[in-house]
Amino acid sequence: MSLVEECDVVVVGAGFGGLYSLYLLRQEGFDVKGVERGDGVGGTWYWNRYPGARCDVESLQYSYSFDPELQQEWEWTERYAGQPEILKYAEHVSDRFDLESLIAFNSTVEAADYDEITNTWTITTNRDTYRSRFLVAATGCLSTTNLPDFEGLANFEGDVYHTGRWPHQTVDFSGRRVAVVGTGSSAVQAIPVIAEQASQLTVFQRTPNYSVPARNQPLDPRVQAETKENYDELRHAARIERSGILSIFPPNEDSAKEAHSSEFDARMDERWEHGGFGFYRAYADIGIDTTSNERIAEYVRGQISQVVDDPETARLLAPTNTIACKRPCLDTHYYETFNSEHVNLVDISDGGIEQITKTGLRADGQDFEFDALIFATGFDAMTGALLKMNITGKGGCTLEDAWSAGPRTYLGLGVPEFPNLFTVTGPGSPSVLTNMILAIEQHVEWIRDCLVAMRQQNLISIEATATAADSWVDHVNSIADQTLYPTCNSWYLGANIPGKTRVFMPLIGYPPYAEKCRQVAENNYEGFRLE
Ligand code: N01
Repeated sequence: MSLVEECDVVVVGAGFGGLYSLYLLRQEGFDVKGVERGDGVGGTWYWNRYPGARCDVESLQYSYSFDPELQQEWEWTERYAGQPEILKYAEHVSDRFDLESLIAFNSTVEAADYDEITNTWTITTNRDTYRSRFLVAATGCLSTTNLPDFEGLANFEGDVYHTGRWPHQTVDFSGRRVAVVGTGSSAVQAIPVIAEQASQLTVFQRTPNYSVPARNQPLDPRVQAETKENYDELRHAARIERSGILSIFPPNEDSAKEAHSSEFDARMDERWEHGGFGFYRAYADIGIDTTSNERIAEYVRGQISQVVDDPETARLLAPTNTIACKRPCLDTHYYETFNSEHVNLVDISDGGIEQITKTGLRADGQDFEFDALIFATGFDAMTGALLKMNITGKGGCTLEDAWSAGPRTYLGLGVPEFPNLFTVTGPGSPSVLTNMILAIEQHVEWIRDCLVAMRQQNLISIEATATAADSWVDHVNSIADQTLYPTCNSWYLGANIPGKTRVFMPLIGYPPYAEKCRQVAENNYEGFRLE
């Protein structure tokens, strides 16, 4: 039986949220320990090592802002950083601030139980047990992979991969027959790179996705230098931008459906050529007006039909649902890849994957043979990692039961019946609808301020009230209901996981959210019960 390690705070996860939590809380004098299931830091960027993995927020923005020297010394090499570079950055941050010494690696939380008598959490991992006053879940929004229960999967004699749990050794697909199941962001990034190696690549598509070119390129040293000179202003500007992400295209109030066709085409062409998410900001009503949305969707379909040579493949690749209702994809030569002789697209929108066989899979009534199957089937987003920890709060209430009708948080930070538990970028906060690192910094700083305030006032527990959480969940959903987001089956709604309650999980709009958090703290944490 291992000893119980006592501390003030246990932080679960050593991705960007966990690293910053450890740094800030230690700086305030808290005895803080980290637990991490991987054997290194990096979180998402530790696990998602699939070929082509890259961040689709520009590297100069997808980075910490909290330390001016760190911000100045780190040199990014590309417009969008690839996974190896982001992982190196996370490792650099961990080394620079000596965070690794605080973290127990290869430690998976198996249970976390709150004791109402002592107001402490007992956190049991596969290795050690911890007892702490506070539990900070920095477990990430997209960290529990979704591998559907395909019939016969165990019988396949070749290699099986999931993009979100990619092996750490190099995988070489040269000369191999490879299948990719799924066409979300991960697949869209991986397919062109795997196609360069594989002798035959077959993509199984259930629903086509809209993708816009990233136009990745080496980062111009002058752009990097200018950004660094003005970093404070730029970070501030991002924090007051709705999505928390700056674009060279300023926001506008224009309507796509009102635009004259020559003006519309010129604006869309310019953004298509520039690449990146600025494309989706061409017109302000893309996310709220079906006619405008359809006009932009049609523009993308037109691009697909120009790029893809085979008309039937182009037709299958062209989505018909609302654009930007699911998380949009950015790519490098995704559609072009389907012009290669050895790359095939199989439409499985009717029957899905019927069965995995010893030598491949059966779909669309046909048997296919492969040496490797790659599942790019996504994640149990936003709640998956939290629920996996088997968290039990007051009165034996489990998080799973508390969230059976969907996640119920206040501000995405606190959960009724689960005192002294903080969720970093939890459901109900802007998280995945903004720049994750910006969202992480705001959350972790709020948690730090809260713990410092509690220490000053000799308080030992904080718990979101049921009333505050109920009205917050209503608020999150009422904002989403004013948009087109709820009109498709996205992981934002949990709709990608069979049986998961359909509820819109992230909050749309970063600046009012950050202001609300600030006011809550200023009003002595209104909506929380403090003791
Ligand atoms: O996962 P997804 P992802 N049979 O859920 C299909 C972030 N990310 O890993 O649409 C057959 O988007 C599914 O089909 P359908 C980003 O936020 C960021 O690609 O459900 N197919 C879909 O095509 C992103 O949104 C970066 O019909 C099945 C695919 O699998 C999020 O991660 C890079 C199936 C899953 O797509 C998730 O992206 C990569 C089944 N049973 C990812 N089940 C950055 O650059 C599912 N599918 C920052």
